[in-house]
Amino acid sequence: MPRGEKYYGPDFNALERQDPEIASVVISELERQRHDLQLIASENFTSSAVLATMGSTLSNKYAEGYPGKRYYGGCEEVDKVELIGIQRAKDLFGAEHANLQPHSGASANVAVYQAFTKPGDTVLAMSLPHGGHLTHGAKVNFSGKWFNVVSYGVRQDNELIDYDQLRDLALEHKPKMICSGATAYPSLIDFEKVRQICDEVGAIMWVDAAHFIGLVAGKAIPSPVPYADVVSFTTHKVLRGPRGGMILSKEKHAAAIDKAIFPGMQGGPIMSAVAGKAVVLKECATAAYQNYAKKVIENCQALASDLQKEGMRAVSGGTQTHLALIDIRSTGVNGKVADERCGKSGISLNKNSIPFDPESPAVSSGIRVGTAAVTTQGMGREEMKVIAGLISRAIKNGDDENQAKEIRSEVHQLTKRFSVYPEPSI
Ligand code: DSN
Repeated sequence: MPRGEKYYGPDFNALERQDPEIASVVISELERQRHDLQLIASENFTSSAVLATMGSTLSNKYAEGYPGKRYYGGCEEVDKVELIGIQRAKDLFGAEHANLQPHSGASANVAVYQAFTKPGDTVLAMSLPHGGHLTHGAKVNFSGKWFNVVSYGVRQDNELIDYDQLRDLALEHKPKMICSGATAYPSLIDFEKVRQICDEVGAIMWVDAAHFIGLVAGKAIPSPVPYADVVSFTTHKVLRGPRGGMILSKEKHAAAIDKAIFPGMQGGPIMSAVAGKAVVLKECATAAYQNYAKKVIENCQALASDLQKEGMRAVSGGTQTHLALIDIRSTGVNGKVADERCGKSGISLNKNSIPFDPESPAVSSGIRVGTAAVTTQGMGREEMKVIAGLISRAIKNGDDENQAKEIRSEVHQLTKRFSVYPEPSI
């Protein structure tokens, strides 16, 4: 770069010149995101402003520690960005403490375990087959290997969290910590009830809000922050920020949380991602974002209802959030095959276990759909109806390649009307 030339961030042309092989993948992925339907409930289209921070030179800076208490020199500028982000997080969520450094949701959860428990301690969390996350005690995960995780689930009759079972298990096992939050639970969680149970047994109340924190930020659903000791989440789902994690807590837990992240389990924070988190927290404080969060839920309710009209069943009767879990057994197709057929038709979604699923998780009887991304594109009620029809046709299509091509072309006609980049609507 010539001396004096202004340089703020990434130059895609330079990548194309230097490494056309990788550049071409970046372009094809952008085209895939633009042209196909993105219904994976944990994905979204972040703004160009957030992307700019992630590709910025902040990525070069080592900043182990926290603002004003770093282990490296030259942190004056990155200190500013982290302090702004922390303040924005506290303001947006009404939180007493915020840590923006977790590299991911799973890293944030490792830190929560480390802050409040010791290996071997008992933790109560949502069972994976009923919608919980790997870090909520799966046997293949550190949480299931190092902790005695007892699982609660949903009731068979209404597929809602069984709070009586949760309380009984809490009274029986006296867990150090109770986790609420899931990856495939379409209903709201009664945080007041969970708080009461935690108080009754003296447990830390941990909410893994990764999936729904964006709806909380947009004031579209109730917040766990006033009730919980600690709230962990990812920043790239409905929240629409950079890939990464964040933790909010009561002030009395601030030192334990900060120590658990650094030096407990991370070294240098990814300062470009921290800057991206600060940017998205500003976006989330706008009326436009609040409107977006409400629309995400309306769209998901419409999509779930339209899929029911196509003969499938929405678990728990529908959704109150950004995601719906669809029992597709009536189609005679399992989740794995449905996922593959939708993929061939240009529809990205994922197979998912439904509560009390007779199939293994690798096969499953359901699909999970989310409306965070299509709502960012500006789609609404009418488009949800079209999408439900396309999903239904793709699943019931058999393996007819021509039909799949036809559906894919209809998907492309739809997405063409709702541009993603240069700028999603924020
Ligand atoms: N993998 C995420 C999801 O898709 O729900 C959870 O971390």
